Amino acid sequence: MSGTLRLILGDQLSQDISSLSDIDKASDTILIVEVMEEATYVRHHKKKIAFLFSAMRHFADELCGQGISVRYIKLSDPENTGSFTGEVARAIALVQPVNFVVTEPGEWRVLEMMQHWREELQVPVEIREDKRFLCTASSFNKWADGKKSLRMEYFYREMRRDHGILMRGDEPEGGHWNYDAENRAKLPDSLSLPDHPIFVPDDITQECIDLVAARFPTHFGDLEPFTMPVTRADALIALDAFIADRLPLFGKYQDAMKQGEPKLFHSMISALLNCGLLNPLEIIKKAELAYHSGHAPLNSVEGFIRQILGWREYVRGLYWLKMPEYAKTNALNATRTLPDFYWSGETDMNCMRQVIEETRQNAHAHHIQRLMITGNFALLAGINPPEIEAWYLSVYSDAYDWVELPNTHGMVMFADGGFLASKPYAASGAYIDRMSNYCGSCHYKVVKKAGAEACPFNYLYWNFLIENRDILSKNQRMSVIYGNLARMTAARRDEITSDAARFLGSLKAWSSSE
Ligand code: FAD
Ligand code: DLZ
Ligand code: SF4
Repeated sequence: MSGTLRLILGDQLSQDISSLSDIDKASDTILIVEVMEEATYVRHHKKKIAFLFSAMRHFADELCGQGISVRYIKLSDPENTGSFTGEVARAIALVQPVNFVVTEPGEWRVLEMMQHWREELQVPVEIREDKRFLCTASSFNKWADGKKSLRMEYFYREMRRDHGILMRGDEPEGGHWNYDAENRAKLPDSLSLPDHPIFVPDDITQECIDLVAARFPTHFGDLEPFTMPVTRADALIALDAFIADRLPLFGKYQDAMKQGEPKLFHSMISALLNCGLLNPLEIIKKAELAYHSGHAPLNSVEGFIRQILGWREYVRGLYWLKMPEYAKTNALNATRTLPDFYWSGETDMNCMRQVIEETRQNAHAHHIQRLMITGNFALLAGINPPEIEAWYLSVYSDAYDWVELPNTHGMVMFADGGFLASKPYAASGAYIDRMSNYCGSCHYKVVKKAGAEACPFNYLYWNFLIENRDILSKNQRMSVIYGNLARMTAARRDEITSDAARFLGSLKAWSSSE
């Protein structure tokens, strides 16, 4: 028996991960495994699997290059047992380590699995804290303790203070904590859009693409063109290109949507950050420097930093504070089956079709597309939360339960009853028309409120308010809108409910056996 066996998961591809902190190159072994269980616990987008396998293989090569002993198990290995548990047990039998070390996972499901390892494995098991986050689970729990509501904005201010980000002494840079009011502009048609860097697949990536094509042919999504970075060096190139070319206008056009332009001024770093190729603090520091050097304005830099130092850390804290009960709530009693068009893209609603098609191509959609198009529709249509959550977890290359679940369950579906969001992000077609150019080429008419030609978001919005009146009308922030509903004639309300029933009744449900 000798050395420590150290497991690195697919979203732990960071040299400074806690499980490697005390590595002894002479005697330790690192274990990295491609397993069917992880690729299929939801049917991940093909591009997501190819991206992660390629990033894992490149990371293993990097470690080998440093003289570290790596046991890398490919999916095609005939001995592959197909699960983390099976592969850890197999490695222990073969390597005979004195102990086993792993950094805590990002998902409750995997943590439960690891807890069993303590009893099942023949060696001592150490599960270490994931120090890549700026707020530990215990600090978040301390912040949350005794609070009636946990608003992101207050958490974010504490994070700014604690980490000294965009601060002037005790005051926020520029005098305000939040510049969101400056960050809601519609894209002018004349604005030329920035290029995004493209990374050509090398032999390792091509092998992963071929593997996924052969082994996961029925999973959703296009494999090619594949242009994502898969190494730390390329991830840094992608980050620097964002800071140089897009950060200055990121804030202003953060909420804008444009047909055929899925990336706009967004950073496109979420998949890189969540799998460990980038580190949140290095990103925040680069953005802050761009402000101090005069390269990017405060509304952009603050808006960007808030996403990472605020939202990202906040949803992770909430996840570990509330799981596993969090996933089980269904505050609005939503039960409708996910419509088939979430997978096929076959719908006359142009906004939905565009976002689903871009999701199929890129395994990515930007935040407002996820929140106000596919998310808004799921909320208004009353989709059963676990079904829409599984969709988001499958289709995006950045999706892991710790970040996808609070965003979908809490922010989009209001299924937690308002723990994360103070009111539902529900909107009619007018919002989509204001923030995009989707409506101009839609089968439906956004200005029409009723009848077969009307934009479905228009009557579904009011129908949602009618159906959830008992729960939502008590919410202070909804009082104006419920006042408007109360002033509607009974005939108009009937028209809304019958339009909604007709439209919702016409949806083809998705069957999980398809
Ligand atoms: P940018 O717009 O450039 O933002 C910069 C970074 O901020 C992102 O890379 C991300 O790390 C962080 N960020 C921004 N918003 C959030 C947020 N709400 N929660 C956590 N981090 C945030 N993000 C994921 O990383 N994984 C997910 O599985 C995921 N699922 C989502 C599901 C729904 C229903 C919604 C509404 C949002 C979800 N998000 C998720 C948040 C957000 O949509 C993505 O982080 C963002 O679109 C990624 O693109 P980007 O890197 O260009 O982000
Ligand atoms: C998402 C994913 C996929 C598709 N495949 C693997 C894999 O084969 N091996 C692995 O270590 N990780 C994979 N992952 C990421 C894991 O699902 C993720 O590490 C856990 O869910 C914990 O967050
Ligand atoms: Fe979407 Fe309605 Fe606009 Fe069509 S009219 S693109 S359905 S918001």
